[in-house]
Amino acid sequence: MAPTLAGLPLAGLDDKPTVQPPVIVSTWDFGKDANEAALRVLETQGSALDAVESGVHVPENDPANQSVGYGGLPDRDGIVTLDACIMDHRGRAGSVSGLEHIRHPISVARRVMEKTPHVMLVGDGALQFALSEGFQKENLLTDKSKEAWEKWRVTSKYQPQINIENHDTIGMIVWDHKRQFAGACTTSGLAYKMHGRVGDSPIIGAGLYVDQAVGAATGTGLGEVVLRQCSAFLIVELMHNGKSPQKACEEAIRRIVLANANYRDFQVGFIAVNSKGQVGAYSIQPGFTYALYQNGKHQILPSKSYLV
Ligand code: SD4
Repeated sequence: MAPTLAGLPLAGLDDKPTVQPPVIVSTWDFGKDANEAALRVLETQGSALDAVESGVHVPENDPANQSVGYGGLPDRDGIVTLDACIMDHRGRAGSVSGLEHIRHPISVARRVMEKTPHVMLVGDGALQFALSEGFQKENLLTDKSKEAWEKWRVTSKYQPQINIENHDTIGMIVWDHKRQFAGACTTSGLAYKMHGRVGDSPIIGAGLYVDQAVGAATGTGLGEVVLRQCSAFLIVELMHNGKSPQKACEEAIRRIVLANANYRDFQVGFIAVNSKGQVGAYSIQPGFTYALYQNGKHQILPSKSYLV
């Protein structure tokens, strides 16, 4: 039996994969383009880590995606601040939060993981580190996002909306040809959040978790409720205890529902992959989709949900 990072034996999983690698799974429809980019990296001998980084660059680059990277909606002060984290099969992790002016926070997170003794850098420290690594400073606030913010300022109601249909945070898991896992999660966070607010997406164990012996999980949605439950770690731990990725995602959503009487007012969606290459997805509200590459085929699939 393979040891987990915790050094405990795996319960309930045999080591024989039932799905042939690679498997790539991402949150939301636009994850398909990201998965295609990740697959191209795997096909040219890149690792799972290279694949998740390049994969999530696609929405980070896309100004039409207003919740990730360039073109992300700003905070209530009109400042675009980005959160991202990355984790690999060795259990290494890197993260940035409140990063301004850098288009690819995931790549900065990877440098934090690979080049510093730390896991997480925030705000100005993260920016200084990025600049010292040669990343270019740029204006990430597009005209479209500025206009949306100006419109919001007319009422300035502080209702961080986690819209049910229009989330755009990308979480991605890759299980590569060597059966090695990596995961990435990147976002501009809640639109019109308080300056300095941190969501789940850059927090290892909340927005993303990878344990090579068990599997990986990531998600999208209202960060505050995910942070309080350490949901990504919970899902991996539930898989460690023998649950399928599907049942583990369902249990993590059930716990958020139980802990939040207002669960009908927000969305959370999770995806997970185990060490057999099996995939799960589950959300609170209907409308959550995920992009899957498995058995040589790209698909966009609707997730099952707690509410119907
Ligand atoms: C956050 N989880 O900052 C992110 C938001 C999100 O799709 O997922 N939006 O809370």
